[in-house]
Amino acid sequence: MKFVLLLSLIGFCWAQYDPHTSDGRTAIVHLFEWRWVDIAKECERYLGPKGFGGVQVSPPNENVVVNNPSRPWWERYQPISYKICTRSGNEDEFRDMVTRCNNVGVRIYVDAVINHMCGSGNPAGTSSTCGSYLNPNNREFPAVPYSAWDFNDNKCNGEINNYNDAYQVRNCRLSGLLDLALEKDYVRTKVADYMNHLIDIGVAGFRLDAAKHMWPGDIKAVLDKLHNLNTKWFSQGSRPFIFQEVIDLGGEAIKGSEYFGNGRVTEFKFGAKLGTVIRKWNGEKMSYLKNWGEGWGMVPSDRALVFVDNHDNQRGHGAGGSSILTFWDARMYKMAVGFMLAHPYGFTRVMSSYRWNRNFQNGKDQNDWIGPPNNNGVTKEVTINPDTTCGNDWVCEHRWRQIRNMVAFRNVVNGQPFANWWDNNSNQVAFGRGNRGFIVFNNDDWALSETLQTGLPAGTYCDVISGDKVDGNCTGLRVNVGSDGKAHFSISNSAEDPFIAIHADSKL
Ligand code: QV4
Ligand code: CA
Repeated sequence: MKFVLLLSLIGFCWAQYDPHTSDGRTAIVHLFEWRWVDIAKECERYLGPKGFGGVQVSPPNENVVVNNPSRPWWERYQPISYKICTRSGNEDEFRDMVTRCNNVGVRIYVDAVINHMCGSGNPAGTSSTCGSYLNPNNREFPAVPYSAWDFNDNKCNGEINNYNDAYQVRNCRLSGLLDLALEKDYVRTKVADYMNHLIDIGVAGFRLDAAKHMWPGDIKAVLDKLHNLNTKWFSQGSRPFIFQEVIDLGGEAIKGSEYFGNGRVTEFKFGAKLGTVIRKWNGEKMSYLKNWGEGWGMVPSDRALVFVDNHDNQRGHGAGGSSILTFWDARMYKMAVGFMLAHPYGFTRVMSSYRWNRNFQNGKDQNDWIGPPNNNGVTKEVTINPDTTCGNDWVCEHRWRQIRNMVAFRNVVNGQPFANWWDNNSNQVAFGRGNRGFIVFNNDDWALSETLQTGLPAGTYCDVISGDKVDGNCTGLRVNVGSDGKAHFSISNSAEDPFIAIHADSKL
């Protein structure tokens, strides 16, 4: 009996739902389109010291080079081979990054594009990031190698038109992308070899791109072929962390729950609904967030990978729609990310973006394709300004004080229960996490002035939204918690950031 219990505990902790972060780190960051050399440096100089658990990296395998439009970000979702060779860097640079990040306690998660190869319309030739030959028309990808047998043309040789038909969604082409026949052991083996190569290098897990477009059983067959994680950094028997990109906002044939057996799923309702609430659209109010999470129709917390925005829906691709908050709406965005990081629901991912020139025509951004900051297609370095923000048009939301400090907050309150909820029936809300942290929001059009139960021990705390605790002093607001756990909060509705957060480590 005891043995069975122990086994099931091990099963949970070592299994595909566990991100395998080090020392109770609770959030990862998507460094979208960053080069491996910059990520290695960022792990050492920032992510490690600030308590980030890991990095989701852009697809590391060879992709098609698209010149019209000029080098869009989305060319990286059109694989040509499984060579580690992209504009983010080569295999040596990738290995160096994984080693250096792991050594400072920061994990690497790879965006694995395994549902398809490139679009059917790309010309034959060597327009690829490593110069490998491709002939999409003949289904030839000799650098893998794949040939006509390895694609789903015999099941479907056209587009997905109907998302109410699971067969189409999984066997037809997503945006013209040549759909792999993942029921074939040969294809499964090629994909697993690629993923095992990365596991052996030391990555901690994978985002499975377009998982909705793959049969859950085919994914499972691939996962069953994967190695355990590298014991240089992970305990013996650790399974790769898996989170599957399944966009399920309801109303389609395919449900996120069909994928729970394989790992976590991306919960797209999270960002779509939180954006609606913070924008106060459709009569939504922050007070309704009292039962946020499963109570809002989302997947179980231990199956959810959550985020406010991602690389698709921050520019109108993927799902979520106009309610999605991004760095372009900085004030509301910080509140949303703050709420996500304070709330116990799900495993959290922070977005880190680059700026591009938006050009809206009839509500659609004509420049939604623009790739990372570059010189003639060569991705620019992520430079760091004296004030610790990033240069060269890298936004680095993860370095914004409010966001960086809320990642630390989440680590400090890890495992603590959701507690001491308060609201004014409108858009002023507060809640704590056990006796370790407390956060207050004012998203109403009038001031907040309230004495609230924080659950924290008596003392003076530094608000980590308006400032930092530095050498025992506070550069922002101070909050005095009495011996009864209560504190008075005042938040003007015109404050630069209309929220306050305090936690055990911000005590002065
Ligand atoms: C064009 C035509 C097609 C035609 C095809 C012929 O539009 O009608 O059949 O040529 O070759 C790009 C272009 C698209 C082009 C296609 C193929 O935008 O116009 O088709 O390439 O050349 C990203 C982008 C896509 C992009 C794709 C590949 O968002 O625009 O397509 O990369 O470069 C659904 C899915 C979900 C998906 C989401 C975007 O359920 O899985 O759409 N999200 C993931 C990634 C996303 C990525 C893909 C999946 C595909 O997060 O970034 O798409 O890997 O909701
Ligand atoms: Ca498919």
